[in-house]
Amino acid sequence: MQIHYRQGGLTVAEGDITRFDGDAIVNAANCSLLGGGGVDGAIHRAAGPQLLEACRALRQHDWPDGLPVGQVALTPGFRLPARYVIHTVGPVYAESDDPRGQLAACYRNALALADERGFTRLAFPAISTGVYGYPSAEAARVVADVIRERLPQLPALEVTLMFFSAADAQTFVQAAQR
Ligand code: AR6
Repeated sequence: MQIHYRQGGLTVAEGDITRFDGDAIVNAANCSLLGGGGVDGAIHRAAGPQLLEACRALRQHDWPDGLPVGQVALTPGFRLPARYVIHTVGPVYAESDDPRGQLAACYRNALALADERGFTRLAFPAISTGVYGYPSAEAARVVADVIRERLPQLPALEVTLMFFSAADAQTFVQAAQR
């Protein structure tokens, strides 16, 4: 994990989120919760088949119509180094009426759940910036605003934003420092 920026409770790093060792990682899932490509696929592969079973149970008991955009759901991490996975669904950029509000909701709700559970180490991927088409620089501004707004109220929480490429990590650092 290469670190690009660290200040207060925030670390901006480049790496594979499935290797993150902490209380929880956030998954950029889809409404079905039943897996997919990108970071979702990588998390399911690393966690093992029990993760899919846990997601199926969530669908059956809590979210029969699927997880709405911006909401969060918790499962164990199974074979992952992280103890838990917080699943969330980002907006599809081209289809959303309020991509900014929905993306912010993913981050806010994941932070609130982490706080509620007493987590101290949490990592996010760059939600919606892959298949869902959210431009990285625009997403970075949304995330920087949420972090600025919420992190001071969560002094026990260390948040890592884990980018898959150096370019995305740098884009975020520029947005955060503007
Ligand atoms: N670690 C960290 N970041 C990663 C990893 C990884 N192992 N793999 C990819 N990324 P995406 P979305 C980055 O497409 O846009 C899935 O099929 C990637 O470079 O995974 O929210 C779901 O099931 C990008 O910057 O998520 C949904 O159907 C970021 O993670 C859909 O994709 C997000 O890319 C969700 O699309």
